[in-house]
Amino acid sequence: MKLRDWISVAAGATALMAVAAAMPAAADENKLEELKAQGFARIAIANEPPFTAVGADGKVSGAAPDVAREVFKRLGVADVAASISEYGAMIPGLQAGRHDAITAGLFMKPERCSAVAYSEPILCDAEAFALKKGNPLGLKSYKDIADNPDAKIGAPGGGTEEKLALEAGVPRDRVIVVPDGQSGLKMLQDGRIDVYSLPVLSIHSLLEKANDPTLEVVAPVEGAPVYCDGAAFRKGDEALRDAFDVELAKMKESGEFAKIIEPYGFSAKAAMSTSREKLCAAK
Ligand code: 6CS
Repeated sequence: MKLRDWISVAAGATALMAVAAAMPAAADENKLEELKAQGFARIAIANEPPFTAVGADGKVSGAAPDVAREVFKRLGVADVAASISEYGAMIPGLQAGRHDAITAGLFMKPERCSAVAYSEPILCDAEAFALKKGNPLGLKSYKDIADNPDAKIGAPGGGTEEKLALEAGVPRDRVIVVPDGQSGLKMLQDGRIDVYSLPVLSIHSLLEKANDPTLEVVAPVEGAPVYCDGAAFRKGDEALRDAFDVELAKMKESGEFAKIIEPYGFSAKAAMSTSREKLCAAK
C-alpha cells in the first residue's frame, strides 16, 4: 500500500475514533433489572467511618452503605456487596464496570460530576486536621501548610483533601498519600506527617478510637468548603440513578433518611438544603 493510501486510512480511522469518543455511553435502561436478577448491587467503599465501615466480621456499615442498602431494597435489589477502594480509584473502577455504584462519601465536585451520574445529596461534612496537641505549627488552613516549608500533610490518594492541599500551593513532595485512617494516625504519631486531613466526622471517629492525648483536632479547616456526596453511578446508568433518587426523596420526606444518617453524626437538613445541581456547579 502506497504511503498516501496509509495516510488516508489513518485519517479515516482517526475520524471514526473521534466520532465514537464523542458519543455518550449507551444508555442502559435494564441496569436495574440486571441488579434485581443479580440479587445485589456492587458498591465501592473506602472503610472510613462513619461514612463507610467494614467490621471484623466483614459486615458493611456506615451511613453511605446503609442508605444505599435501604434504597436498593426498595428498588427490589436485595442487598449490597462492597469492595474497598482508594478514593482516586473509585471512578475508574465504576467506569470499568467493577462497581455498580460508589457509595463512599465521594464528594460532589464539578470534575467528578462530569465523570459520573450522581444521585441527589446524601452526606455533607466540612474538612478537619488531626495534629499534635497544642498545634505547634499553628496549622488552621491548607494555605498555612503551604506557607510552612517544614509542614507535611497526609491525605487519601485522589481525595478531596489531597486536592485542596495541592491547590493551596503545598508542593507535591509535602503531600503524602495515606491509604487509610490507621496508617494516617501512625504517621502522625511517628512524626512522618505534621497533619492528617479528612472530613470532620472521619477525623473525630478516628481520634475517639485512638484515645491519644498527644493529638488534637482542628475543625473546620479555615477556607475549605462544606462538601456533600451522593451515590455515584456510571454515565449511561441515569435510569438507575433516577430510580435511586425517587426512593431517596421518599425517604427524605418520610424521615427514614434522617433516621439512618443522623445516628452517625450527619445532618439530614444539610443534605436536604442543597442539590446535585448546586453542588456540581460549585467552584
Ligand atoms: O470525596 C472525597 O474525596 C473525600 N471523601 C471522604 C468521605 N473522605 C476523604 C475523601 O478525600
